[in-house]
Amino acid sequence: MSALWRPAYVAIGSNLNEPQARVLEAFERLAVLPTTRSVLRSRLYRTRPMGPQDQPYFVNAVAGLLTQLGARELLEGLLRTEQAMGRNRQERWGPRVIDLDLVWMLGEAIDEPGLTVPHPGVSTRNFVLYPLADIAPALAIPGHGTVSEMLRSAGDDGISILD
Ligand code: A4P
Ligand code: MG
Repeated sequence: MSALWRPAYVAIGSNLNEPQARVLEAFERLAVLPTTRSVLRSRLYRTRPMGPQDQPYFVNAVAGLLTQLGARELLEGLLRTEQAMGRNRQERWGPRVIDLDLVWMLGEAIDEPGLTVPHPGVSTRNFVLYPLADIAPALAIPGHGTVSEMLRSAGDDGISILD
C-alpha cells in the first residue's frame, strides 16, 4: 500500500542567473520529484533582499505540492535540486541561483539541526507570505495565526508582483 499523499509548501527564491527563469525551472523540477505532484503555483514577486543590500533583488514564489515523501526525504530532494541548479553555498543571506525552503507540511513539527518545519522565517518574511497567500491564505502556522493574518502585520515593503 502506498503512503499518504500530504500537502507541502515550498518557498522558491533566486537572485542570480536570470532569476525569473530559475524560479520557473524550479517549479518544473519540483513537479518531478519522486512520488510528488505539483498542484499549485503562486504568482512571481520581485523582492528587495533581506540581509546584505549589495546584491540584486530576488524573485520569490511558492509551490504547493502533494507528496508521499516524508519531510526529511523532501528536504533531501530540495537540496539535490539546488545542487543540480548550480547552487553553491557561500555567504549567509548572500546571493543565490536558487533557494528552496520547506515552509510547511501537513502533520510535521520538526526542530532538529538541519531541518526546522514550519520554517521559522515564514511568519515575518513578506517575500514568503505574499506568494503563500496566493495559494494558501487560510493556512495556519501554530503560534502565528493564518497566512492572511501574518501578511497584514508583515506589510508590503520592498515587494511587487512580476508581470
Ligand atoms: N534547513 C533547516 N530547515 C529547513 C527548511 N524548512 N527548509 C537547513 C529548507 N532548509 C532547511 O540553508 C541552510 C540549511 O538550512 C540547509 O542545509 C537545511 O539543512 P541555506 O539555504 O544553505 O542557507 P542560507 O539560505 O544561506 O541561510 P538561511 O538562514 O537558511 O537563509 P534563508 O532563511 O533561506 O534566507 N531576500 C529576499 N528578498 N528573498 C529571499 O528569498 N532569501 C534569503 C535566504 C536571504 N534574503 C532573501 C531571500
Ligand atoms: Mg534555504
